Amino acid sequence: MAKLFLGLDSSTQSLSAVVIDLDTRKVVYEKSLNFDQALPQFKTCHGVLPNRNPLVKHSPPRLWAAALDRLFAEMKKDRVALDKILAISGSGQQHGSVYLTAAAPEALAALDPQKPLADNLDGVFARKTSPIWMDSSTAKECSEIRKKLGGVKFTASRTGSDTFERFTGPQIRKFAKTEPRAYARTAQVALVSSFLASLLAGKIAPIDFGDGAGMNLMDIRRKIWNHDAVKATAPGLTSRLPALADSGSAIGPVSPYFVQKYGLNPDALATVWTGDNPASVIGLGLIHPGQVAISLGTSDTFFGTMDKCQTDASGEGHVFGSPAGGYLTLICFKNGSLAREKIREHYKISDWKKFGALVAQTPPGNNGGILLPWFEPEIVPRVNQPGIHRFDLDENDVAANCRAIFEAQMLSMRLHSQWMQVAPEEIFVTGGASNDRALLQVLADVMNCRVLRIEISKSAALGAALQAAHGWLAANGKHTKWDKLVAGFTAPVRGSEVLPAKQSAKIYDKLLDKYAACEYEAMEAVKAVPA
Ligand code: XUL
Repeated sequence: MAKLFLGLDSSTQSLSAVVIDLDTRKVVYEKSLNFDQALPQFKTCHGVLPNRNPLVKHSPPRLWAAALDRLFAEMKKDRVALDKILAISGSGQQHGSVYLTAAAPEALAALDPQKPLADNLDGVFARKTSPIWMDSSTAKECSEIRKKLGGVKFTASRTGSDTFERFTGPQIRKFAKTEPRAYARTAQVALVSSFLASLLAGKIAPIDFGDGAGMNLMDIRRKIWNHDAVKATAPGLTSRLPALADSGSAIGPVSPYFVQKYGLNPDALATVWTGDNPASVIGLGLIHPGQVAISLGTSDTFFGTMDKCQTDASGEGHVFGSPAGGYLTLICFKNGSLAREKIREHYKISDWKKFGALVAQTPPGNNGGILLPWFEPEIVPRVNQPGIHRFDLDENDVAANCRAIFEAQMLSMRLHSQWMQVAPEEIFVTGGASNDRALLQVLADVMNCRVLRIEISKSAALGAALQAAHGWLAANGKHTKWDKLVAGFTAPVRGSEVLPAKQSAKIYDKLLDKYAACEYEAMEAVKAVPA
């Protein structure tokens, strides 16, 4: 019998499903449901409810339940062998929170297949909407919590990250302060991931160590709720938080709702979900410490894996628990492709091939020329004021400016990932710019390690399906090594390998100090250097 596992990913704009067959090591089914298009009655725009305050970004949790119902209906229509699914896991957009009343456990245990899933949830929500990761309305609460926890360094070393507006703790604090009556009605706070897992399991699901670390509430080293952080966040929060557990671990059999309505295997195991980034890390095959993935998209994101927990004293990077054990980090650089495109447009270069040819006209190290491309306020380093800064670089030298942006971005990644104290052994690249050989060569040289391209469209849902398989095997007494499990699902693109050139790597070792000094000078000029 085929060993099928279902992975779901509830992202900002869509819900996706991936079904894998563990024996043939193949993805046998993929589907995505766009929230705005499939469920227009919820009136979301790109998955988010319109709001007069641009800092406020909420989504309706009922929409996520309705999407789960619809996706199962689609899978049934598409004749997915739901009766053969052995376990289900999933991932959700990180940080978003769902507020449940005391009526939730009973309602979850008695989901009626005669009614739509969302209609089963009347009286279950203490708050109609969920603040999501795009919300940035909690600056005040961030500084209040950070102050109580002893500043940036201590907040990061205890919870894995400095306080951030989108993180769940500051969001809960704002809710408790501004809507005390609704907070009093809240019996349980769930994350997007644990809420959806609760629907599938028919009972309140635990939060895992990956998504739990995105709350500013979990002790990142001991993997338990941090008493001081919970106390600093909101009154009576301890009793409102669910248990913490390993992602992929068993919750119990799936709710009869899905068995009776869609023909899901009654013995299918519902397992603990995680956040979309931790799941993606698994989907990309990042299992061992020292493995790194970089997504070169609108913004550039650096994912790294660590054995031992290191936290970033400057508060720029995040540390989450990895579903494969150990830790992962996420560092987001806002001026990624966005900035690369701005430079290309500025110099009127028609395509990236020509851009790459210009890069090749100048030597690695660019004769010391440095460009800081902060077209948008930057997240890493934290710079609120946009600005383009040049050092020993003539603005009219087109080729040198082309090389300079590639070098600055890659040097910035190296500099701002040093706190991890893990030298990358190999780097997987994904995203729109990952087929740009000139950029990949600079990356390989700056990081002094080989770079390989990976093409996976639904890495989070794939990671979730692998997590379901891992959890099911463990529940059946077969503890399988993660590298054995992911093998075959996440192979790099053939011929995509880029190796570092020894001479260039030496040049970048030296240039890193100059780059750091330039960054400091530019930040000081715009008063972005922390006191
Ligand atoms: C991570 C973050 C986003 C969301 C997107 O900290 O906020 O990547 O997880 O879904």
